[in-house]
Amino acid sequence: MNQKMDKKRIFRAALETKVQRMFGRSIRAASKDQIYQAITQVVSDLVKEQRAYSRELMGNYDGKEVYYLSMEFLMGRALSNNLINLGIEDVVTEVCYELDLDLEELKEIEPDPGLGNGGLGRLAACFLDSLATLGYKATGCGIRYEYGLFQQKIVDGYQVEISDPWLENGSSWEIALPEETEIVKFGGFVEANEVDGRLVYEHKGYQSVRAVPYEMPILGYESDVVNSLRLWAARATKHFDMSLFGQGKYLDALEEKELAEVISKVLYPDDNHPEGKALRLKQQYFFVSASVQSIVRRFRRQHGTDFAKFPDHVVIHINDTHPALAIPELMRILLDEDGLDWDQAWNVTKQTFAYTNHTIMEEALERWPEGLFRDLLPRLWDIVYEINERFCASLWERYPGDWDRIARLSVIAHHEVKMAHLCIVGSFSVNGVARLHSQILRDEVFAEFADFYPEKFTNVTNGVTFRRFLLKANRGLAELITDRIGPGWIKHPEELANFLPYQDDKGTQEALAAIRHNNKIALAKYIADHNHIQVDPSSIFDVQIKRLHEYKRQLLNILHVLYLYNRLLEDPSFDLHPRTFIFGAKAAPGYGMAKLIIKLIHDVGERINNDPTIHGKLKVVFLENYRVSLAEAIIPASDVSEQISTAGKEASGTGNMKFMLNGALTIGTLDGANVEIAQAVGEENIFIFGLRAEETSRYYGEQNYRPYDLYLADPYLKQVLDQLVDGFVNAQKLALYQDLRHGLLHGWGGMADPYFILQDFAAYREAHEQIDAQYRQPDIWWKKAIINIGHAGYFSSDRTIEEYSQRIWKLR
Ligand code: 26W
Repeated sequence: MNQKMDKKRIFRAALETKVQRMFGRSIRAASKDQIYQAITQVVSDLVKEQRAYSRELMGNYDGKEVYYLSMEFLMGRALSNNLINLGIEDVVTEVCYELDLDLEELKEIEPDPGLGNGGLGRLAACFLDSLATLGYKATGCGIRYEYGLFQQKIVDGYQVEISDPWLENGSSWEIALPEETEIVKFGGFVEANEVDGRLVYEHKGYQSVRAVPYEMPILGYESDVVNSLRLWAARATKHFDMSLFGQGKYLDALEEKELAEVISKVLYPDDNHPEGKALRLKQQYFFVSASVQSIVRRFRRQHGTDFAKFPDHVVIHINDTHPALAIPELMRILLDEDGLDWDQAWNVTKQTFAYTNHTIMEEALERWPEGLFRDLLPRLWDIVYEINERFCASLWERYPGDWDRIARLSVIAHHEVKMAHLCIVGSFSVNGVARLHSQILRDEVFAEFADFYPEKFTNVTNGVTFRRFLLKANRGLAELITDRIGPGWIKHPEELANFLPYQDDKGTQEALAAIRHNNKIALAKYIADHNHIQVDPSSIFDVQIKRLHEYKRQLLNILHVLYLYNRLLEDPSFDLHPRTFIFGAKAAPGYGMAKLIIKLIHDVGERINNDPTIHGKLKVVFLENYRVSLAEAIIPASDVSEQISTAGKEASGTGNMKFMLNGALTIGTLDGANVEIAQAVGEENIFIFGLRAEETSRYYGEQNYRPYDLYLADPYLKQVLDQLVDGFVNAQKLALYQDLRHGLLHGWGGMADPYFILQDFAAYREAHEQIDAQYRQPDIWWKKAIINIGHAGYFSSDRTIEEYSQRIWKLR
């Protein structure tokens, strides 16, 4: 108690001093913004002290370190998380209270850094949290984008993209390390010279860019280990070219600087669809080259040049194919800078890398045109070419004469470099992110690779951090759980199973229902403030939040909403428990169909929300600018979690886990990690519907899917599809959804309705009827909610990270 009083006194004094020194004001005279900045600065000082202390402790650590290479880290806000991890949340809350400051309001001032698109980036952030919490030495390596993922505004139902200058007011959490700058070289040509009977390659005529690292300290929960997220910023090698400047060519001089710095300017907003742009390839090589150079530099400093030991100290993880160039880059350094021969260098390299695949969508697999690759990265091109020559030779030995197979597996084919193939060849481990996904990789997508390298293929099912998505996001529920089973679950997720015995306990059920209701009131207020729609906190909050993609089937959801509306209209006694359908989704700016579906959700919502005849029984809400901080507000207020992707398409999903952890019930297909969630909670505690992955796969193969027949046979389905174009949904623009509808019924040359919306419509409807019926029976509903929470332990990223650490990275 006294200790806490001390901490409060110290924190308060530190805050007062900080406000004075930063702004020359007292706390009472300072603005909210100034207070926010001062608090952040005080907390950031503590974080840095903790970091220094951890470095002291880890100073002579000689074990293995994992480097997690990722184009995306979707970290979310840091202030609240750092308060929790420093163990001073209550101290700061009380100090603020005493000073009449609203801490929750101050926390909202922090920009939510959107340095990622979706699942892949958020997974990387959860992994960093778990690595630090579990005490593993790890470094995240990525790009310090000046602009994160665009901010979404909705104008007349359409998405409009606004830039996200998250660094505009600086970031208090990062530490610039200009003395650790690396040089990255682009373009030019390679000259081979014989020196002492050996070919030596020299890269000439290149343009160089400086890579300056900024480190964000990553604290764990009740952990002494502080890790780093290292983000590289691109800077010109010279501020501007003085010779040009001297000749009066000011603009040319500035242009050169701009061209260098544009590399880390902005995150590509594509999810599951690569842009074959030179700038994107530059981004990839830029951060990968800087990262690998600094990793090797550190190794040399600690261990000299005995590179045979490199894999005992370093493991580099490749988050999807985006950082794949790290493989030839390590080869380049070992060959050209450290003088290893090919076999030595290749032995080291293939023991160093592990690769995770996050998607099987054909269009998402990265391929780079040979010409672009060769022009931009001439030395790496030679190395990749050689890797491939040797790989194809080994294939020939195993499958003599089987040219077709060799062509299919080749890293370079049809003048393109297949990045996934490079990753598989250059890594010792290849994993998918959920059991079903890994099985599809092994048996279908990469079946021939699995035949050649059976030992490489494995699964590690994704997980999420309970600190952010329960402890921080849903304080009430966290307290209830801790009250029943103690706080052990925060670091030992499997202990959530101790909550299961409370499933029939009335008191616990009611407490859970009350907590949910409060969270719903808070979300209803947010909706009233932002959308000017009144929603009833007693209605079922039915939520689909994720990137907008056809395979995720937001379209199925909104068509079903339209169906419910029709039922209410045709039959005023249609017995529906009031429902609020909530959507949140960004569409890639170039993805027309995704943007059209956003418009459709708004059009349907407009019609339903303004129809007094249905007495508010149905509401549709689209929450603009979905992002990590918004997820933290929505998930704890959700009753139903929509996880309805076309079976076989969603690699894992991680939102599904966050909802389950917070006691929402899932309506979902047997896709991705839903399969494992269903198995964990039991079929009675989840609403599973629709085609299975084997069935969609068979349809794709046999090409005998006839959605038009389904349309003719099901009057409800026919009605909603016709309403898209008959003025019911949008009376002004009859043509707006014509193409969308045509694609569902007839296709555009290719397959009609390739995501099986029509096929799954009836089953989806029935699953929703089950939800309606069961929500009316609170003892059943809340029991199921408790069962979901009790089985969520497996879906902690702590479990995931333990699996990577033991089975793949071999840490400690
Ligand atoms: C180059 C274009 C591009 C951009 C992003 C291709 C692919 C991606 C990502 C791999 C897409 C992504 O975020 N995938 C998601 O990864 C999550 C974490 O493993 C999974 O839970 C999701 O199912 C998967 O869609």
